Amino acid sequence: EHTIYLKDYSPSAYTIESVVLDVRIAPETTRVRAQLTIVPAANTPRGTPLILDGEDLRLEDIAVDGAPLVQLAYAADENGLTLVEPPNRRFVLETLVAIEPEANTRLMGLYRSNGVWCTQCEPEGFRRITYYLDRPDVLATFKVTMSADEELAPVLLANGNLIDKGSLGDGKHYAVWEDPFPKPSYLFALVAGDLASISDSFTTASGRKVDLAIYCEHGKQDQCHWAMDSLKRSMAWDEKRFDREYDLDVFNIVAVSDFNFGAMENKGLNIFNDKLVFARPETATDADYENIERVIAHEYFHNWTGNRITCRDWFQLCLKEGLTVYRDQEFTSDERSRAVKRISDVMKLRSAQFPEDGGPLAHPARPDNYREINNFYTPTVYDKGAEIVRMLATLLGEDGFKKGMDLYFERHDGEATTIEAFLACFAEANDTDLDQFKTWYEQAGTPRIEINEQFDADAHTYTLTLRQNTPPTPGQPDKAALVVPVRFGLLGPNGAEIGYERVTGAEARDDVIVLDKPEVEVVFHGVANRPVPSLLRGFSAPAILETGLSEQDRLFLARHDSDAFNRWQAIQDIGERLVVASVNGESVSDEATEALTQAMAETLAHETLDDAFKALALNLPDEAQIARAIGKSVDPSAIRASRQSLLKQVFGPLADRLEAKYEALTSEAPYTPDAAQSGRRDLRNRLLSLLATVSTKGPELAHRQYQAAKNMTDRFAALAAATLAWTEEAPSLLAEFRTTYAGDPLVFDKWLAVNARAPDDSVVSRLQAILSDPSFPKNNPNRMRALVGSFAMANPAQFTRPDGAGFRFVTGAVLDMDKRNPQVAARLLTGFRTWPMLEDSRQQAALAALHGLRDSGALSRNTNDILTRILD
Ligand code: HT7
Ligand code: ZN
Repeated sequence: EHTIYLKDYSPSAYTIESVVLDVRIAPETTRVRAQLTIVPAANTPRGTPLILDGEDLRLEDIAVDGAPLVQLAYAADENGLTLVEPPNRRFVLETLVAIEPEANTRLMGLYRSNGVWCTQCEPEGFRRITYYLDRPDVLATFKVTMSADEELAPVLLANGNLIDKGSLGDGKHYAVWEDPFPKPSYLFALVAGDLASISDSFTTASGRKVDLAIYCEHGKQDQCHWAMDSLKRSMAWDEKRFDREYDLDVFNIVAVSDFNFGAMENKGLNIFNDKLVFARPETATDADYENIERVIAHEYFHNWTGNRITCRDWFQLCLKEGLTVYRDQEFTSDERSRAVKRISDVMKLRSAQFPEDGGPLAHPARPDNYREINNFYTPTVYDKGAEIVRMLATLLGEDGFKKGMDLYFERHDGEATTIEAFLACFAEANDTDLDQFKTWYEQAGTPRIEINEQFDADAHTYTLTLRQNTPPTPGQPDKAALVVPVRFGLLGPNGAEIGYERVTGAEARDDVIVLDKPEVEVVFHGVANRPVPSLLRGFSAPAILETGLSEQDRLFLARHDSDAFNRWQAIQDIGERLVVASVNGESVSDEATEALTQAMAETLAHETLDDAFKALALNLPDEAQIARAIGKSVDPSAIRASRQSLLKQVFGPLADRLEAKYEALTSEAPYTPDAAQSGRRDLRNRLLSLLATVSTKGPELAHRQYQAAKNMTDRFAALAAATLAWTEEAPSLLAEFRTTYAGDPLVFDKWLAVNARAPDDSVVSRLQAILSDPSFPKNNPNRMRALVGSFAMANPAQFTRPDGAGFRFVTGAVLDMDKRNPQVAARLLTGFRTWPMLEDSRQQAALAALHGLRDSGALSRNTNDILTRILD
């Protein structure tokens, strides 16, 4: 199929200055009249055809400057509309198309969710609404008139400011919205429906009063207040941290229940998956609250990084996404615990991005070709993209980074631009060169960093040698050296940082060594004793670090490192090595497990570490992390067995202490979602989950907590603890939960997801039964992701069963979903991205399922693209 290359980019031969839309919304057929003011580019030769994108549109009328077009002057097919010889001057093209939102199950363009008409246009959905130059470098102002039956759709919303509204008689009404900021079509949005709302306001630093509203289905208004609170805090934070103010008089958010993604940053009219809006203590967990806060912030921050400054083409997607993820990470770090946020983000990077980067779907943060852009909304573009921005901040320092951002906002406001232009701002503002740094955007794969150390007691020198190497990825056999900022500290015998006289060798700026060649050497002079090095502090680069440190050194870091990330990492590394050794059949000494038990006991009892940090530390790395550490011929069942048995060995001796702490953390305080209180619940629920596995009392504690819980965080944690340990009570708790929350689709998702993670051998047939129930809402992306996505991504031992039942369950669901919603189907299929790591019999079973899918008939371009790349 057709591949699009970055190197082929050229500006459009025509631009669109302004758009006037008239959208007549009605059940079954909606009609869209568009008046596009079109201008040929300065160098466009006379007679150059104008090719507009269009999909699933029925053309009913077409005119240029008011005169109907004759048959030979245009051609419409399934990809769009061509004007054979458009005027060689500014002109107005008017089209009338009919569309069918009710039949739109792809959830791209205009569709109907739960009775509400809404749109999703990024990346290429606007072409399903009207004929257009549907590319992000065509920026136009929009004026939108919408009309609908007043009873069906009392609420009519679009981008920008409301400038007129009124009645049309006949039960119909209209509203006119105008967005003064030129924008690409992917930021277009409209919503029409019978919606409730809550409202509030925010006054910007310069005194502009902004009306805020969140729209949702009737009866859910009381669940929108946390989202509103998060929005106001986001607006204040962007002013304080980045000097960015909001720029329209209104900011609206709409919650819808059928949505392909998390949320969408349409100018002045963000549309959200309702799971990222609704929260109340009885039905949402602490994690849900934090997610809502994060995504509300993310979409709001896009107003500057994405909307005011947008992408020239879709290859530049991480220009807005990587940067905006970085910004939302910083927001959460400032609002909550920076260390805990960093650890969670790195866990996510390792569990989602590393497998992508090390497998058949690897691609650079800025890809240079694609067949289907929808398949590039990936952890690499988003999360590695954010890591790259974070490295810039590390290398340039806080002030240098701020100067670069300021220049970027000033220079590119109102433009559609590129990664090169972004980097040039940082280079110029800091009078430095970022040419080599740019490789991070262009090269796929996770670099490995190897460390050697040498202490010379006579010369009082300590030498660190750092080597980097990035393994080949599809299409990129040879890798260049990256600029890797390695933040570090050297710990003396008492655990405090040591000083040194001077450094020679490679560049070391304050506490950062810049590893920018295949190998660099740094010599610290005036060092009296061998220090223990703490390297890649705060995870200063998205790399895999191999330090070669002894267990003794790791225990020392676990006890003393002032860098919370590396303290956590040291404990995880010790656990990882134990589990890996046990999976490999090496004997694990009692001494080794006892040392880890001791480190865990100290962490549990520590006076100053916060609860959320302890919750993250008091665990062994998950099964997927162990699989990555092993790297090849992976047997997920063996990993699970070894890990479960080590959990018992390491935490079993602490059972009494875990239980005592669990009881001590009980609280009667009314629920709040703040960091301190949720950290406390995190730790308590972590202890419960450990107890469910290692203590005979665990199952009963889980049962008791389930019944006594006053909020969803505690109830669901108890259900998950019981289910994941597959206690005797698990099936009855699952049944009870299902009945109790039967009316709430978002809680149903939690039930689906936890079912999908159950470790018992009947899990696949249970899931199959759930999915085959005729009442299962198979069109809803949230339901499908909760059931099928959670199974493929979070139940490695059952997904990769050697009999292939797990694989076939997923390919079957993908095939079925592909007919209705290819974007979601393709995403579910990415669960197969790590199949080459598996041991042979599982590889064969995976391949059989994938070949079955390939041979089963016409697949969408989305699913076919993923399948082809996974199998290549
Ligand atoms: N920029 C948004 C991406 C998005 C999206 C992409 C494809 C299909 C549907 C979609 N909905 C939203 C989300 C964001 O990163 O903020
Ligand atoms: Zn985004």
